[in-house]
Amino acid sequence: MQETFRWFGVKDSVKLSYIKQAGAKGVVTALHHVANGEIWEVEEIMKVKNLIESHDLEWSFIESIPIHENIKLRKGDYLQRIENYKQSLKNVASCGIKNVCYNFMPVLDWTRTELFWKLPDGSTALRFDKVDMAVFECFIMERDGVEDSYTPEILEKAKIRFSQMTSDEKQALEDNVLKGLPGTVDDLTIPIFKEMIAQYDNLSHADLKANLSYFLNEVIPVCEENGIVMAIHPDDPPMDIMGLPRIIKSEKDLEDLVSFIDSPSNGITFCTGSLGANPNNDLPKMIRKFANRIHFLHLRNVRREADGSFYEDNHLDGSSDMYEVVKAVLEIEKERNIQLPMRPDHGHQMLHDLEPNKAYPGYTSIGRLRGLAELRGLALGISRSSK
Ligand code: DNO
Repeated sequence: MQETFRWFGVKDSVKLSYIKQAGAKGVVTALHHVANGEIWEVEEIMKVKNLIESHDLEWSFIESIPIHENIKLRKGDYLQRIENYKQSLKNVASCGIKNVCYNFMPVLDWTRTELFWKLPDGSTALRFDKVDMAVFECFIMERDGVEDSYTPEILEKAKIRFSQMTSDEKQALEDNVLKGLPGTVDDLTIPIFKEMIAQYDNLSHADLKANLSYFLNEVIPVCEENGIVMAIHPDDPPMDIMGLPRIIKSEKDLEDLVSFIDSPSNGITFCTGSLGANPNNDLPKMIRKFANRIHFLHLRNVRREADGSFYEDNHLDGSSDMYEVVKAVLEIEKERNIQLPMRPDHGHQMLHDLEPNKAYPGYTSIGRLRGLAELRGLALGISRSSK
């Protein structure tokens, strides 16, 4: 695996020099200042690339060139937005960057209800709590039809929890869901959010898959001409939320994805945290099955709970067997004779991360460094003992 670290640009308190010290070889980043749907200009791409290279690091993966909502909905100016996307792809390729991550989650990107959930050892973790999510949907945004999305038991628990929450806690939950997370495209308010999800009212899972297929059939030929691989990020969490369809959650969804257009450029970001939150996903099996389509790895380990909640555990703990995951990864790397870019995803806030230095939740220096170091040791152990 090629070790990489995500970096959110010059405003990130985790600096490129820290990434270098962590021993990573590559950086994963995006032009976060360019609005979604606009063209990434060569000059802007080169500024970031040069900065990364001045630290003797490589820009390994773009995460992400986001997909405009009109493309997901296939409405309005979507054709122009797809042309813009193609131009951005040509521009990044002309700068020598050939790896592009994206996702096709409607309205929201990744979603958590708690960003600083206290663990018994004093560090903090990201958490998705099903009851809190129900509180948000039932009582904060007051979504029509929410009763159909939860069991009566969860709805009852949500009612009780909401009645016990202070107004600060309610506000924090709203902020966590709508604007808390790094890498998400927009900060949303409840009225804007409601308008955005209303656009998906009549769009089924099959419709959204058809729109993804349409998009890929437009852009993958451009990728092929320019030597680019695209790598879709699975939905996080891997379930429908807020009544919105989510379409990249399971092995079957990935089968569909690869069938939309048969090209190595039509690939996958294998995120063991997102896919691992779905108890039906057998991660090592899926790694072997999609071996030739996996271009990028996000390694993290969630601890699943019975009601669908989960939190981000240490990289080698959690509900997925990271030993088996890394073993499968090393196997496919050997077969393909490549090193896949891997980033240790979502570290805890721990040690100096707990001081007010404002690293983004999940993107702390020491928490991720711990993850990277553990994964590095695991990979070394497996490869040395299997010779
Ligand atoms: C969360 C991330 C996501 C991911 C995007 C990819 O930590 O993995 O923000 O980057 O969904 O487009």
